[in-house]
Amino acid sequence: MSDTEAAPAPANTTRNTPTMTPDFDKLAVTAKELRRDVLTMLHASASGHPGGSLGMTDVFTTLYFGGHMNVDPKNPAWEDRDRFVLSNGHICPILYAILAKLEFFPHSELITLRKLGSNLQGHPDTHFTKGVDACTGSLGNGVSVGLGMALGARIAKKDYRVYVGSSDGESQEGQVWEMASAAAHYKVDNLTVLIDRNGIQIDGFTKDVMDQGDLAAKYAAFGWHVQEVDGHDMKAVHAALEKAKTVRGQPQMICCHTLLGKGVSYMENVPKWHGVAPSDDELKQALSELAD
Ligand SMILES: Cc1ncc(C[n+]2csc(CCOP(=O)(O)OP(=O)(O)O)c2C)c(N)n1
Repeated sequence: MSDTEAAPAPANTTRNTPTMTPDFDKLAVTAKELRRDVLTMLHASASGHPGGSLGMTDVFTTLYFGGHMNVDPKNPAWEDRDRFVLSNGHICPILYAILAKLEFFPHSELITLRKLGSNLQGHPDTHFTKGVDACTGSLGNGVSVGLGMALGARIAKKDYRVYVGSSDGESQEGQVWEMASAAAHYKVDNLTVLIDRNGIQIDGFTKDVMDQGDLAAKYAAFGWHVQEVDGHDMKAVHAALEKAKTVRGQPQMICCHTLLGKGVSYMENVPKWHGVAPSDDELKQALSELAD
């Protein structure tokens, strides 16, 4: 037996404890605020990726503000914290907006996104940004980093959970499937992968570029526990995260069906908005659509 197989995950630990039901109205208000922040940051930097950031806002809002992520902004390197690896690192504007709201760093820093000397790089970097758990951006790598962290918890006899953000475009990377087979083999049940299944990637619709077929069925065939949710239904996302915590002996994948650019009428499901910042007029319209 290898080291990783020798020490089974601890049972009945805090990471298995059910989370209190969140106030979903409050979460919806937070999600709107985060979407406004994302657009304002991107406009200020005149570059970046709005589509996936807005599309995954409801999922990540539920994860961080729905009581699932056990983190401490005053102690970002706390050894027992839950980890979050954004493997589709280009959608970091939403992660930065969340970390600022949690006060890992001042909210005023958000508009320095992608500027020279900024702590907010174009892709997540642990060396610059408090609350970021892994350097990502090269698609395919972060999922494996997340698996390594989850196995690390087992070896260190820690009971933290690891959440990984991934996407359908990223699923075209072979490394994703090496991670998927290893995680199932080692029965890594403190690992939950959240896939942004918006059907769009950098060059257009995923079905035209390289069809990913039934991603949920593929992960299931690899031995994962799989759920499919509407990624804009925060109650459903919360329930799926809760369910994932109860799974033993299997990694979990939650396939989040989302709309690229969700919340901004002219961006929704339009591939161009994968990686273009809004102009002055476009920002104005977007913020008015997202007003409280
Ligand atoms: C290894 C690697 N190859 C290419 C890229 C360039 N790239 C950045 S985002 C992206 C598309 C990813 O697809 P997806 O995450 O589904 O896009 P979204 O849903 O955010 O529009 C690509 C190919 C990269 N970051 N890493």
